[in-house]
Amino acid sequence: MRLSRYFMPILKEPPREAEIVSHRLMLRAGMMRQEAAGIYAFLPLGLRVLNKICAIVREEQNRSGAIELLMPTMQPADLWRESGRYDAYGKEMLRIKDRHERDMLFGPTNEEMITEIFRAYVRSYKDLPLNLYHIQWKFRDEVRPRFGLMRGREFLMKDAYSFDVDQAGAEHSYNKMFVAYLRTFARLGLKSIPMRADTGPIGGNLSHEFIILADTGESEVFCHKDFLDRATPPEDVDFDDRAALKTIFDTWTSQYAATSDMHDAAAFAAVPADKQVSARGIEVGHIFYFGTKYSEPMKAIVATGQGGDVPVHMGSYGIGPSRLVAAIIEASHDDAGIIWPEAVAPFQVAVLNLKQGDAATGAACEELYRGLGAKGIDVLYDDTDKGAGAKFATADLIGIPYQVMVGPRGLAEGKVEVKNRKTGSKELMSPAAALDLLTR
Ligand code: 5CA
Repeated sequence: MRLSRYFMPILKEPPREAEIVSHRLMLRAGMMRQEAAGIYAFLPLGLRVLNKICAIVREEQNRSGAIELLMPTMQPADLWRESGRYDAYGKEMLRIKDRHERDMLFGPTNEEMITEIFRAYVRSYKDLPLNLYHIQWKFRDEVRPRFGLMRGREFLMKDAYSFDVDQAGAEHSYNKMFVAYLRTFARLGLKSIPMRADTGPIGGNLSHEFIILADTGESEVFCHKDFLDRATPPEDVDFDDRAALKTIFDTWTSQYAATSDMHDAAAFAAVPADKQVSARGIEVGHIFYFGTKYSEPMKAIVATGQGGDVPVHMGSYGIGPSRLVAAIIEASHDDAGIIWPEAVAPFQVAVLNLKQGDAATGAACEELYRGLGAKGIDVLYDDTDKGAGAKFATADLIGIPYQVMVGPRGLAEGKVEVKNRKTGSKELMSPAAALDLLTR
């Protein structure tokens, strides 16, 4: 992408309304724009990051055996009357009447709709287990939308729903998501800690929130320090191996970790003092097992194969990709701007022409831009007529992992400079060597 032809409206002044660093940096970097309280347009740079996050989320959901579909944002109120949540959900639900005066709502979550889809087609244990997910916009009329994408009113959610014939099956389904979540967040460059949590309006009595530690987090959390050094389950983990997944689940839940809602001060006091972490955290995912809470009233019934019918056992599993954009920035930035982990960076490499209009730097930049692009690297080529200082500042602000600086002086000696945004290290090398390094 040539910056001169891109749409990336960088703000010079730090925006006043933003209270936390991720919100500030996203506005400054031209990643998003507020359209109403808690409602944002994703601008091109922000959308690139969101799409990369969703791609990783999808890969790990698919790997675990979950199947993608897409449900609508609008839902008929009657579905929610069946489960009893239409009245219970309260003011967070945006209620709308269509032209025929039918009660509709903008979905805050999809348990009812997926149960309706399930019951229309599935009758037998033979079709189970099943896990269906989608990535779709949600609306919750939060009392206090704040911190940009962190607590929005309209936000993106990956929500998965599992169906099993009995509780043992449902626990295995829960463990699959538990392991998929550990892998997903690790791939996003985050250390996530599963914590026992309150189930709120989703219901059930087993749930874990996946929390990343950050000073600006909304939740108060308590955990054992060893969580921060645990190894992520490997890529080839066998999701059908019940015992193996149970072992991972048991290991990851054997030590103390809870949000303030579920905090047990006495149990926490038993953690050795030098291992106690009391901090703030951001909830990036939340998984629930709620048994037959929806299947019973909504009559999602399956044959057990042993001469009976039972309401299906269900769980639901959420990740907030739009919140993750902000959470990753909270976890990875410095005074100059964002430091994207390579896996989600909007562009992997920035090529900076330090003297626009100079024939030699122009030719070298073009060659690098084409060479990197030909190898499948996402490159942002700063070919604007800004000065070198402004180009450095922009590249640092938007957090591209590698910057290749092409200036007339270096080029006269056959060299360009490659900077690593995270470490700050800089190295002079030939354009060919830079190409080689960055496509390795
Ligand atoms: N149905 C269940 C699981 S699919 C559910 O709705 N769970 S939830 O309420 O915990 O939300 C799932 C995830 O969505 C959260 O972990 C969080 O990452 C994200 N999320 C929830 N509310 C917001 C919000 N207001 N703004 C941004 N992300 C949010």
